[in-house]
Amino acid sequence: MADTDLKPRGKTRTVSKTERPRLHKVLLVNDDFTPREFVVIVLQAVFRMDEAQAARVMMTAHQQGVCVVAVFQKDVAETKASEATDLGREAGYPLMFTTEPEE
Ligand code: NFA
Repeated sequence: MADTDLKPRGKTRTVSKTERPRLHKVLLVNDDFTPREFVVIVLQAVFRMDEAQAARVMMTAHQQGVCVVAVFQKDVAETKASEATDLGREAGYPLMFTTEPEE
């Protein structure tokens, strides 16, 4: 068959870089009701932090309103945020974790 296809050539050819999937932040949102110790336990259980790390993240959210907990691929971030939020809800607290894409 004749070579009649119209692929871009030379200077018009696309140069593809390898793209990594965009990371998503998990955010801990402060509230007035969830006990501090409970937040620390959830952070340790879901995000595999030690107690000191978890206490620092909890206190940052407590004082600033919100704190970045960790970054993951989108699906992992969403699953962990849901798991952590569910632990609060099951215990009767309004604890909330959200996600957003990194810049
Ligand atoms: N602000 C909550 C309290 O004083 C503690 C808390 C911290 C809740 C971070 C949610 C997130 N009991």
